[in-house]
Amino acid sequence: MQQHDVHTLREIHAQPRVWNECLNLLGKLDLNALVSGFDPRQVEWVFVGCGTSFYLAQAAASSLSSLLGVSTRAVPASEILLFPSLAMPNGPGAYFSVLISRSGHTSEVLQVASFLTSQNAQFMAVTCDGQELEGMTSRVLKLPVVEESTVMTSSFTSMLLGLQYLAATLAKDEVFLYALRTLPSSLEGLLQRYSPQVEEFAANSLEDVAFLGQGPLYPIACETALKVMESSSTYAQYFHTLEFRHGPKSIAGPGTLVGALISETGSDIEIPVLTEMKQLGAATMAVTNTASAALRQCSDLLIELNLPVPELARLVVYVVWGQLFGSYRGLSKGLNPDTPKNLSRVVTI
Ligand code: F1P
Repeated sequence: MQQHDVHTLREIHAQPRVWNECLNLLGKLDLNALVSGFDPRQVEWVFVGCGTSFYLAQAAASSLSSLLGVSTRAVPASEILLFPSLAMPNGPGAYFSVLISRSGHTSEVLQVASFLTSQNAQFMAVTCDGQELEGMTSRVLKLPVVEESTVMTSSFTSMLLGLQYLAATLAKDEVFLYALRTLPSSLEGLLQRYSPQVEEFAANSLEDVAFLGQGPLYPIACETALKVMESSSTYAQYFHTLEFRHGPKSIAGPGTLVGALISETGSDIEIPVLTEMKQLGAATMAVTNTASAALRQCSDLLIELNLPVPELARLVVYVVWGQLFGSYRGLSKGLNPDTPKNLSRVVTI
């Protein structure tokens, strides 16, 4: 299969253009209207999604907590349906919910929308395709992203960018908003530099894969592992970086890939975990903003972002390398990343 025939790879590489289109739209929208009737700092936010949109919910929850100083939680849609009093212990009306779905058609998310409506609980929808979900609330953030592929790539990053933009707007954080606007051109250069290196690295033979991250990078590690599973039928796990020492490191050795998303906040503590896994014989991959000598030494593939923006504004750029790794690995295994085994674009029940 030729690379240029693969929608997923095209969509990953198109992210700089798509982000620009989203940022242009976001700059024109009245985002405060999405929370009209609420003081966004006085309510607890619940972010809801399935699959990639659940990991997006987690990343958005961290972003809102950090930027607005509010209490947030993220839950898979099924948790609200099956265990509502665990997911929303104060009752649905006590929270402001954000339902995230690329398609706007996933059954569990639509069922949550119906449940919240029946409880007179307010919610907003974040979507790309819209479909039924956008008709279920007047609070809709719809991003101009059209994806052909089954797996979510540019829709994940664009919806996360949109939710970070909303959080920074509500927080009146002009520095953060400016930082987000610089990301498309930065990613353009990074893709040119690192895409060929990721392709070469993905051709290595590997049996086990684990991606690690802490804080807001934990959901990015989850999404990275999911991309590898979906696009290349390779089993991949995800852990908080320091948790990897507490048992999972038993899998580390030749034939294992350990990928670390290194934070600026925790780098001194996180890098020794990767060094240890390298010593145990694992292949290693690291994504970081600025690499130390120790990280250079223990990384077989090192992606250095060098983004002069706040740490939290870098999240969407951290996920791109797992998106690429998954697709290139699928291709190197003779698979078509556009048609993942057993998977459909939307889960309807
Ligand atoms: C969510 C999702 C995708 C996954 C698969 C099935 O879809 O779980 O993350 O890759 O294709 O659907 P959505 O609710 O965001 O449309």
